[in-house]
This record gives sequence, C-alpha cells and structure tokens, in this order.
Amino acid sequence: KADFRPWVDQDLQDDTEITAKEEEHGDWADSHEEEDLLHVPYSPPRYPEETMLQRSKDLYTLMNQRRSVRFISPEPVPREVIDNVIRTAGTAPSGAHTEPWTFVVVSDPDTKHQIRQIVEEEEEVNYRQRMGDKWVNDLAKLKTNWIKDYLDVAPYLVLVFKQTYGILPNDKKRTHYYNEISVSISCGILLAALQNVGLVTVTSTPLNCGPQLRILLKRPANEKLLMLLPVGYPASDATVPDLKRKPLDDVMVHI
Ligand code: IYR
Repeated sequence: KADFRPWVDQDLQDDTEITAKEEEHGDWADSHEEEDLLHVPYSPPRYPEETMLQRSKDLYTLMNQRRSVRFISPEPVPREVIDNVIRTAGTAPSGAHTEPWTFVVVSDPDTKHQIRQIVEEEEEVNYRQRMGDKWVNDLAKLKTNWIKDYLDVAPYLVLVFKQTYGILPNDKKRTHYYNEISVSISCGILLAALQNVGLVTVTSTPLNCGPQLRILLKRPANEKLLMLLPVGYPASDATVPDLKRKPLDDVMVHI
C-alpha cells in the first residue's frame, strides 16, 4: 500500500473507520449534549456589478502573484500580523462547525532547529527510498531536496494540525466531521491571508514526520500534522521555478 501511493502519509489516513470503532466504547458525546443554537439575520455587504468586477480582478491579480517560496528572509515579522493571519485561517467553514484545527506558531530558534533535524532526517529517507525514482524524477524540475534551510531561517514556522476528534468539557469525545478537508480549506485561506500582507511560504507536507513533531510540540494524541508552513518575507535573492498556470479554458467547464 505504501509502495503504491508513497505520498500518502502513514499517520494521515482517513480516521472514519477508527472513529466508528472507538464510538462503541461510549465516551463519545451525543449531539443533544450541545445546546440549541439561535439563528440570527445575516446581511454581508452587497456591491454594484462594476465594483464586483473590479474586486474580482484585484483579488485574482494579487493571488496570481503567489508562489511557493523556499528562500525566506530571517527579517522579523510583526507578531500581530501573524496573529491576524491565523485568525483569518480560523474563519474557514468546518464540518458541523467543529473548527478542528490547531495552528502551532514556532519562533523559538531551538525548537525550529529541532523541527529541522526531524524533517531533514525523514525527508532524506523519503527522497532516497520512500518516494521512488518516478516521484523524484517528476520533482527534479523544482530542484528541491531534503535540505530545508528555511526551517532555521524563517522567523515563523506554522505547523497546522487537524484534530481528528474534539474533547468536550465533560471529557467526552466530539466527532470532527470532515476534519481533513476543513483544515485544508483553512490552509487555503491562510495562504491568501499571507499573500495579502506580502509574506511568503511553501506548503510543505513533511512525509511521516507528524508523530515526532507532534511529540516535540507537546500536542495531544487527537492531533495530526497536516501541513508545515515556513513564513516570512522572501529573501532578497529568492528564486522560483518559471511555472505557468493553466488558462481558464483548461480548468473550467461551463454547462
Ligand atoms: N515533501 C518533499 C517533496 C516534495 C513533494 C512534492 I508533490 C512537491 O511539489 C515538492 C516537494 C519536500 O518538501 O521536499
């Protein structure tokens, strides 16, 4: 199985079956344990068509400048900006509004270095063994390898964990429906929020580093690492591969 789809992280399988089994043990909350929820009026801003068109162009222009950047400046970034970016990520929709995410923000140099050691050690095995020749060849054009300077250099590392279940104040477990897709959406919003303030990152998914990083960062057993995002300004000599995006006609079908 691992040989067939080597990019599937061993710790990141879908938890549906495990959850269904554990449910029989009885420490799961029933839905009636949560209160009734009031429904209130909602009226977000509505723009004239001309404004809509302009705003749609402006956001596209901004987001089309986003690139995965592996060369990050050590220059410090205001902590409050990071807080707001994480707040923004936390506005994502989630299954049954369970908000199944934990964003671990690391700026401590020693912890960053320990993260680097764990990631580089596993990534070397990934590149040399787990990924296989086909995958390594498919990536060759990106000139990546297992050496990740940015893990020491970036002022912040944001490790995004998905909570596979929640724990209620009465210690019962709460089902986190669609937790992986919910957290993935929040990561997309996080990327947009970073782009909005001129910061860069690379969406890294360090294969099979999750359990070690979870323990290093003292996160509980219900949390699994989904993504590791080094965050900062781009280095002044940063380069990116000269990739092109598919035109609209190749990605959209209008029926
Ligand atoms: N996770 C590895 C390898 C890697 C995989 C893919 I798919 C990429 O688009 C880029 C890299 C790494 O971070 O080097």
